[in-house]
Amino acid sequence: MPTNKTFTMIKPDAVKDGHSGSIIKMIEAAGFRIVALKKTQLTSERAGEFYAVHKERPFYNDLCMYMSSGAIIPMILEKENAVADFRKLIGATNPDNAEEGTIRKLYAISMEKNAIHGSDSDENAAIEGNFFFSFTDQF
Ligand code: DGI
Repeated sequence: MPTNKTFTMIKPDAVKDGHSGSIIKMIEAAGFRIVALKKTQLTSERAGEFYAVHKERPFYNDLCMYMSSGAIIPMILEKENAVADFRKLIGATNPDNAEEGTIRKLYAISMEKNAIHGSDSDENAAIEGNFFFSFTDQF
């Protein structure tokens, strides 16, 4: 995946509460092009695989349960400087620390139920995008 792409997923709380449309509107308004998108649900095993980097953390089991608790909307997005600009658009992991106007400030319920994911590097964007989509899905 070239470096102008990032990966995101709208998390179960935001999908369940009906915020998907508003969040996608914010993403497009910020200049990101949707390269791939679907609605799906993770098993707790697949969620564990996605968040394997956090395996030793105390919140890991709750995170896997939460991330497999309902539908999610994974997407690959394209824009110049995509990874950094998208992290700015979503705001801090903990919504209490997120800047006004960010997606997490507007829609996150808590540190765990924080509405949306955004890759933290070009390398992880490629890995995470390929976790959900095959090459032929990526327009
Ligand atoms: O890249 P982020 O999603 O902003 O943050 P991350 O990769 O450090 O953590 C992945 C997810 O794990 C995060 O969106 C929410 C959850 N998480 C991270 N740190 C904590 C946490 N959940 C709880 N309950 N407590 C934490 O300290």
